[in-house]
Amino acid sequence: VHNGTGNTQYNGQVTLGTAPSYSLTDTTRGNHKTYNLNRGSSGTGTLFSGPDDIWGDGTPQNAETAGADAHYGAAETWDYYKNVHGRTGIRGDGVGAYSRVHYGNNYVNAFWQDSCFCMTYGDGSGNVKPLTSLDVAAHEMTHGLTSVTAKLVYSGESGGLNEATSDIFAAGVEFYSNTNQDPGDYLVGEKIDINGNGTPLRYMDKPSKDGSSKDAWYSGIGNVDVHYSSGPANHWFYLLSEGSGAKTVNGVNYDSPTSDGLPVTGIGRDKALQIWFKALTTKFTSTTNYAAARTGTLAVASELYGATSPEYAAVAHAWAGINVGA
Ligand code: ASN
Ligand code: ZN
Repeated sequence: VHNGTGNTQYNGQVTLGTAPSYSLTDTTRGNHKTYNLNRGSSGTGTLFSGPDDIWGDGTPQNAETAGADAHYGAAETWDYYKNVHGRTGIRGDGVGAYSRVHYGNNYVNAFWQDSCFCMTYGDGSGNVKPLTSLDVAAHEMTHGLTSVTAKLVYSGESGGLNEATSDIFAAGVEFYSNTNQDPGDYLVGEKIDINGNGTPLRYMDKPSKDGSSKDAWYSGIGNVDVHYSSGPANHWFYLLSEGSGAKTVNGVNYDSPTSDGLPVTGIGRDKALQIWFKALTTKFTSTTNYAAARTGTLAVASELYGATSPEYAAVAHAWAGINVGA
């Protein structure tokens, strides 16, 4: 077992799983590998390798830095699913995926592909804001999990639930990792400055704060982009975890409304994550919509805590708070 040192852009100095003399091959996590595309857009480029076991210098000018961030994000996501949900690897088979960084030129996105079972990161605007933050890495890797479990179709309401699943577990991973440089929060992409003004990509307490996402379900929500129809499910997860109203968590202020004006009492993030994970892996199917997600999570809450439990009631109240069921 080799442990290298990563000098990351977003998480400070971290320990990385590496292979002898040396490469970004995480032998303790299914041999997950991280490759350098060097601004190409196909193939795997080159595996990050070098004579020392120190990776990056914390700046985007050093090509290894994005590799270190991506490798760390994959490792934390692996550890989260293994230690919190008992799932070893995306497929649950102990086998790692792989990451590719430095995709294209000024490319402002990151993505998962089922075809390669891999995730890919652009370097962002000016090639100095790589999309390799921990929450983005967890978001992309979770697309792989959804693909091999519920298989939620990536359009309409199921597409919104697919996107929300990636945001929900991105928050789960960030709170699990909870470093000083990147404490857990209910924001998505707050480190990558994608808007250029320091605001995050998405807000889970009140999704409409991004100007496009929806706070509550309505009959036409299946017609909006999946990154906006995810809003109500992200909002449901926040309400279930923390409850409605104003609250500060890890120094971030939130203020979560409900669509029916009724209060929701949260049950804590850990239980909310367990409920969503079990629903995703045992109840949801490719065509699950918002109404079916409500039914599925209520069934899971009943199995885990009982139909007369406060947890079951909170799940129902949180769905009512985004205009589903009631
Ligand atoms: N980064 C985006 C996402 O994972 C890429 C896409 O639109 N699928 O949602
Ligand atoms: Zn996504």
